[in-house]
Amino acid sequence: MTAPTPAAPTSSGAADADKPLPVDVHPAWLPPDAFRAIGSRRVHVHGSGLLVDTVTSEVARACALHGGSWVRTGDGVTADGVTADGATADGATADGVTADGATADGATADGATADGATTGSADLVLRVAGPGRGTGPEGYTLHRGGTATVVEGHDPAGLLYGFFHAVQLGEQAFGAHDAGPQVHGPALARRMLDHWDNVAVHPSMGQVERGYAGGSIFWRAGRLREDLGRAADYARLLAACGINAVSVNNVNVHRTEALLLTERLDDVVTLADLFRPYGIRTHLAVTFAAPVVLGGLPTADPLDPAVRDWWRRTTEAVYARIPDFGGYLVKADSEGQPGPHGYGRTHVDGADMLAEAVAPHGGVVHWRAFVYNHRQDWRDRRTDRANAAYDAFTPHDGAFHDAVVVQVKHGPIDFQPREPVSPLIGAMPRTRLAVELQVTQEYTGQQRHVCYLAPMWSQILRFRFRGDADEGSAVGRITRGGGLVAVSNVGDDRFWTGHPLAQANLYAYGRLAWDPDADPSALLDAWAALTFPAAGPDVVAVLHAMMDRSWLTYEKYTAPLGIGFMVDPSGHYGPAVDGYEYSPWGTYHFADRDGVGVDRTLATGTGFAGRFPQPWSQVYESLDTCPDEVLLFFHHVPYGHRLQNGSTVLQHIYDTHFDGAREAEELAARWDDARVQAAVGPDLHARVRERLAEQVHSAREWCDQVNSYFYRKSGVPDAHGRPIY
Ligand code: GCW
Repeated sequence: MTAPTPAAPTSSGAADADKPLPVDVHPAWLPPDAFRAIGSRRVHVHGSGLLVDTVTSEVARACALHGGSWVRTGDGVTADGVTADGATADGATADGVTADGATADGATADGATADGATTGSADLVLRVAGPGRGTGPEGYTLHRGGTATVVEGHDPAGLLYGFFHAVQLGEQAFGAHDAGPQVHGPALARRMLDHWDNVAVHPSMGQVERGYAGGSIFWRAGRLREDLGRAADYARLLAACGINAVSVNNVNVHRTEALLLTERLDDVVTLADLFRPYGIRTHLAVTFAAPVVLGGLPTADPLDPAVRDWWRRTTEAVYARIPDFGGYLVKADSEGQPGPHGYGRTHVDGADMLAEAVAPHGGVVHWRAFVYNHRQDWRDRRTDRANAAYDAFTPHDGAFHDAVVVQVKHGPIDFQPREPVSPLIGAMPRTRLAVELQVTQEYTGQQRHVCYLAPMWSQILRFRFRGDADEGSAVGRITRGGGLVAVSNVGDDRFWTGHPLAQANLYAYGRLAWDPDADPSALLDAWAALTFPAAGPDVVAVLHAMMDRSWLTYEKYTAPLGIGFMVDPSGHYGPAVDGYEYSPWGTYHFADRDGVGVDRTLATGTGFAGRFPQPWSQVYESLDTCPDEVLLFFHHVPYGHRLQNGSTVLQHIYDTHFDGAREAEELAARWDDARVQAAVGPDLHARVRERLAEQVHSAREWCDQVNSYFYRKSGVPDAHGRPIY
């Protein structure tokens, strides 16, 4: 799949619209068939600007594939690509278009006038209508009525998203009348993906830190890739699910990567040029030490005038080349990365210095709150990593520059399959916050296991800090200030994500960032309909049966009851129950012969439960009300403690692990279905089957190791006498 470089139809039409798809790269949710409904119709695009060019280019490509026709008007330009009458399939040619809004033969195409006032005989009208009609930035209206379906963008970006909405509707975009224009728009202004891609291959982390889908689509062995076709295709996929910001390098900024800000800025310019036509702004992770490592200054102290001046000048140079540059992403004073603490300064000092540099140009600084002591003494039970970000940032609420977005991981520890929501998110009402999710499956099966994460994210986004009655306290509302961010899961793998079903996570993430209240099951439907157009309801039902609850299956056979971190420390894949128990990383389960869990109560523990407002503080504090799924996150209990579900902690561990391992086997059995194979194709089918075999094997390993561990610690046998080792 190679995306066209959208070209203004004034001179060349969209002649480059349709390039053949390399057969070996899977088209993800934009296969040719997804464009059939639009591409087989008469389409009128009206408006001007780069993103309208993109829409035109997409329409031209769709019509070339499926035999429809299109016309573009606006800005004194008319172009057309009528294929039905035997004209060129790739849109208008240079000599078929004149600048005065008429086609060369003196007639307007397809009944449309140059000013776009009439819809003529088009089946689909895509136009920029401007503000009004209840839409906001990037929004659009969609109206199925009369003779045509009309998508009206608030702005060119709105038209682009409206177009992809129509793609997703397929045939449903046509025919049926609706009550009137439906208004659509993003709930969150910034919908971002962070790449942990290294430019140079890192000795232990490789080309992509926590990447499970091959190499980077941007970088290879120390350089920008020569073939950036995948990056261009990626931009298109992202626009089709609503993403509008991408950070192109790892937050752990090593030597080579640091150079992107200065001597290697050309590479960032090239990527920004690929993303821009799809409405995506490019961001860069920078090292706080840049004034020293790049600028040759003796210090990076944020209060030093020479340092501030260096950032101001350096940032000006970036904007001179990339006028729509999104801004900086910074991991400071975290896991060994440099930061303001090294100079006795605060996060506010550090973040504001950068904000002052980007703000005049319209940029932002994403300042990560993933700050904790990673050299903790495991003997010390009072220090709690869960408290760290909260304690470091809440004193600064209201103090940050407006251009600072504090980026908070969704949980207080680190992307575990189950954590409570980070209380920091609810405790910074006067600060712009972004919530960070992890699409790459570092702790959720590394794209070898099926683990559809949208249900988990949805639960997080719907979590209400002040209880059910207070809608405004929902994470999805709070994050409106700064947006949603997630670590991407793609690589140069030909299925993009290693496990083909992990594509659904990327798609659903984008859609949830657009609408945090979206239903994960409906998103799965939308993804499946686009990705597997040949799948009938029976096959879609199999996908639901495999994916809807796959996160819960994964949770069952891994660390129990919210305790987390029983993973192998070397790669975070597979079980190692005590792998982190005596380490400096602050992630312990404290299992002994009598019980397990971390006492994070206010009464007797680390006080973490008390960082939540009511009602949650009380709910988590009390053993009677603490939800089972996070019980061991908040409490250290005896193995015989009865859960709300009636089981003892130990029996629950045994039961869920046996169940989880069995469910993994069931997943594999469901996939082994001729109808599924026919709908998804043998190639993709084989890849998933191979991954499922590994999942079954790994789930069994998890089950047996976790169960045996607790049996050996407690001496209490399984009530059902199943094999434990
Ligand atoms: O989960 C941890 C990962 C690190 C990562 C870090 C972070 C980029 O294991 O690889 O570093 O989080 O979020 O900064």
